[in-house]
Amino acid sequence: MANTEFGYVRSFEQWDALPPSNWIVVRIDGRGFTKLCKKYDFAKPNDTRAIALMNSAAEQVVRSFVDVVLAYGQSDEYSFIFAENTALFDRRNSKLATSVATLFTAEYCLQWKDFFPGTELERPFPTFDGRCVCYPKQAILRDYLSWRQADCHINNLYNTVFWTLVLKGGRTTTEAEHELKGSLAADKNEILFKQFGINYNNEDEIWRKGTVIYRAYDDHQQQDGTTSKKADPTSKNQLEKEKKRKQKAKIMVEHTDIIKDTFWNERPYILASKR
Ligand code: DGT
Ligand code: MG
Ligand code: MG
Ligand code: MG
Ligand code: MG
Repeated sequence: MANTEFGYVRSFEQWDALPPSNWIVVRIDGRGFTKLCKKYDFAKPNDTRAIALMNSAAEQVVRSFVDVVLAYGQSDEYSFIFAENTALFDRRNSKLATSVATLFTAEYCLQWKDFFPGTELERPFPTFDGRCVCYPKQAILRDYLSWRQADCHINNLYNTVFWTLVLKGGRTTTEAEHELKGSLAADKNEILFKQFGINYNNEDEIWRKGTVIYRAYDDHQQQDGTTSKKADPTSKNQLEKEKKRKQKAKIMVEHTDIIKDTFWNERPYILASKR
């Protein structure tokens, strides 16, 4: 079929492979979730069912794409980090972004009934956009993840104070907004503590830190995937072995700090560089 007189149209397509030796981050984000959260009456500032659904959908994405070394999520977004040397879809930008976003969307819609029993999902259905970003250095990838986790913290502190002022403090939303204008983190912590007796640091980590999903291995020596020094890492046999090892790995779901070095020092295999 390729050689018909119509075949030439193929040459109009653009090859969009991402550069080698880069971690590929696929970030998905819910479309119009401000509206969707209102429609389904998500709890303010944080809905336990909604975040559990996000995390469950993300876990399936991590399971399905064995080259994902770590995923980080908060609010209506998730970042999936693909191994620096992944060869999935020949590293093609559009294939990676659309495959992750559509799988996530399918899982989110399919699992909705498990997390929102009795609430039928209606059109317009939730959808997620996806984009790929390449990070050439471990330090920059770490900064990317720190950026997302810092964003989670800043938004959550603001939302927690804002909704406490409204729901417990009897302010209107306009009054609460006014009261928080220009306030620093310390001011917000003080409002929570002095006016409402809430210590922000005691709020659940799932809201303060977001969610980290990664693979953990039983065979500690072989966490870097090098079964034997002589084995050719690109041989078919070796690639198949490596895939099986990743499929067997335990999937961890945690709400922990990934800005400081501790998490990474304890799990050096996650971002270990491989050719
Ligand atoms: P977009 O991404 O440009 O299509 O627009 P949105 O509306 O999805 O905005 P975005 O992604 O910047 O922000 C996420 C929205 O979702 C934001 O309005 C807060 C809301 N949201 C996320 N999680 C929760 C929750 O647990 N409870 C409530 N009430 N709202 C939430
Ligand atoms: Mg947005
Ligand atoms: Mg969104
Ligand atoms: Mg968002
Ligand atoms: Mg096809």
